[in-house]
Amino acid sequence: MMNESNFRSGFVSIIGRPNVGKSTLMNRIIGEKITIVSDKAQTTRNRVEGIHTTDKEQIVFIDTPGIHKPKHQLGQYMVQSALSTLNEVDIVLFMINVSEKMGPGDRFIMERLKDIKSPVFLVMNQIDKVHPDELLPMIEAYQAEVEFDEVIPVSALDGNNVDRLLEVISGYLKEGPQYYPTDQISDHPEYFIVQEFIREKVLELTREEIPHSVAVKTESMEKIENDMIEVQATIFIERSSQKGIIIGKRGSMLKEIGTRARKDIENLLGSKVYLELWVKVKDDWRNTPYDLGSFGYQKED
Ligand SMILES: Nc1nc2c(ncn2[C@@H]2O[C@H](COP(=O)(O)OP(=O)(O)OP(=O)(O)O)[C@@H](O)[C@H]2O)c(=O)[nH]1
Ligand SMILES: [Mg+2]
Repeated sequence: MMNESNFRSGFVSIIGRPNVGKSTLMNRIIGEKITIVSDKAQTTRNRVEGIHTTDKEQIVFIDTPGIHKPKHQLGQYMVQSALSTLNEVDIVLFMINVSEKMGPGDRFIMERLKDIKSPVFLVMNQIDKVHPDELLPMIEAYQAEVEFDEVIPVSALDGNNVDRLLEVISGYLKEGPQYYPTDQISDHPEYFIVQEFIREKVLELTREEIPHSVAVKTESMEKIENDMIEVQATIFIERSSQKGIIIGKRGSMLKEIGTRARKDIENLLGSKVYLELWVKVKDDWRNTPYDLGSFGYQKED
């Protein structure tokens, strides 16, 4: 059986409304934290590839920003980078949160799924939150909008049925090259993941407009004595009035952000980390093309 020894590969995009659990699924599949997760909508801002490799296949998953109605240029970039994956991948996973009703946001996305040539799966996430009986009418409602090639209920949080999802994806893969080396798990360099970890802690610890007003940039990562890596990063905010919140009383907030981020960074780098954080104001950066570009939110082409 010649065919069985041939390597298979493919690109799989995970798209959906904000906050449904796309990044959680990606981390679950890869088995390591490479993309950040929060309970706030619009956490993910760039495409992030997660690479799953076995001796028979390589699946490159693309975690994408939640598709929403953009209110500034950053939002436009986010939505564009999610939608642009649709015609570039071998399989599209459209993820919904089964504990929420189908809304105009889902319909907007499904409208775009109708023209896609590649297989499209409906991934029904967060099944840990509902009774199984609730799924069937929901499947019918979604199937009435788009003819999905597969429908797979999962819980990205507890991992339920994620193996099954992988099996089904495998069944659709075509013969293809190994795009990335076996031990590579993301297309983004460590400095990107580091700044994302810091942003995740800001999302965790702040509320309202702050999480969305923040961008983080890794300024340097350098090995210093005793196997210690020194990381310097800057947290950018949009208005000087936000500075007090990020720094906190006698620096308490900045310290907490640093303590939490350091743990994740140490895990990622496999080394002790000395983390130094700075806070700077960049007026209205979410609508300033130059700043967007310098933070890595740059439109392709
Ligand atoms: N109960 C439950 N919660 C989940 C599940 N999957 C994700 N979550 C939670 O849902 C929230 C959003 O998860 P994310 O993975 O950040 O969602 P996302 O779709 O990537 O969000 P954006 O990046 O903003 O588009 C987090 O609080 C997760 O812990 C699940 O299967 N069950
Ligand atoms: Mg996300």
